[in-house]
Amino acid sequence: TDLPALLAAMPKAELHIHIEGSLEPELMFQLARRNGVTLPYASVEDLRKAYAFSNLQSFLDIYYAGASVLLHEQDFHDMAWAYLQRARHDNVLRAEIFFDPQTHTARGVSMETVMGGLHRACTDAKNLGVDAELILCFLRHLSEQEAFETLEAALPLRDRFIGVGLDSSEVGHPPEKFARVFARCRELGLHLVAHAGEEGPPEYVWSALDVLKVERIDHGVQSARDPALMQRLAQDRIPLTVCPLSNLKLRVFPDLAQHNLRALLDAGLVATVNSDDPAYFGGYINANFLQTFAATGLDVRHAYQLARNSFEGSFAQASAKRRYI
Ligand code: ES4
Ligand code: ZN
Repeated sequence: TDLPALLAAMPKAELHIHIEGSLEPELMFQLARRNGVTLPYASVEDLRKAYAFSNLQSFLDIYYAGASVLLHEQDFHDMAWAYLQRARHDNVLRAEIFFDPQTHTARGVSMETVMGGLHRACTDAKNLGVDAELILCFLRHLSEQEAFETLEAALPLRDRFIGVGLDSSEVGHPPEKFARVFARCRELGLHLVAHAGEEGPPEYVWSALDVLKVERIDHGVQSARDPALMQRLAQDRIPLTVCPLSNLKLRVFPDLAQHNLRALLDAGLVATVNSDDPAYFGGYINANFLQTFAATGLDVRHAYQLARNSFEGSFAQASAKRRYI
């Protein structure tokens, strides 16, 4: 069998994609010109040269600067539409898309503008055969109060997102900081996820589960350092949305051959493969599959397991999930 062809062609769900991280340099420059925004880079090539990261923070600084070109509803639409076409190409049938409203509202862009453009692209994607939904992420380096204000601003648009997440600088900003925000979101019937155990310790994964009561863990690769946590994740079938090329570029693992995806799968965890910030990390979801399989020797059984895990771990309706699986 041709494993790369199978990986590319198999139906899959993408559960960990930051839409602002799908903004390719070419579109970034196009939007900068359209909006009269000056970027601190002379050209697309100059910008791409800056994509040499040493850890999460060195990436986030450049990622937030890149988002400064997004001003109008159409900009958010065009960015999301470009991603959704790319997702279709990779046979993504279901996409649960993170967005960071605080990155935009802090610059005077309204919640309505951000969610209007993103949601319109998700609606249009039905015609591509991609079922796309939005997950609002709180920036964990900002305060609890700012998270509550963001939730308030989003609630008039409650029908345009299915859940909330927690992202940005992890170490020093443990899940507990947002206990009350997530409790409120839970009361509202929103789905709950959080980044945990990307650079941060297993303790942050425990508190994401036990304090925030999240349904999935984004990244979670540091969980492998804690056998009791591994048992908990396996027993409760908590999905981990793993992003191998992200982990490589942010130096969570020194090379892909050292990545622990195989160990997570072999321990019975509901691990999935995702792209995180594909415009910055050098590949969309299929590139993540192809490069990780080539480097770690995963086989055809792992491929089917990862495809099934992606639909099981999704927030699609049970009836749709059964059709996918
Ligand atoms: C992110 Cl790779 C990563 N980690 C945490 N927060 C993020 N936001 C966008 N990409
Ligand atoms: Zn992420």
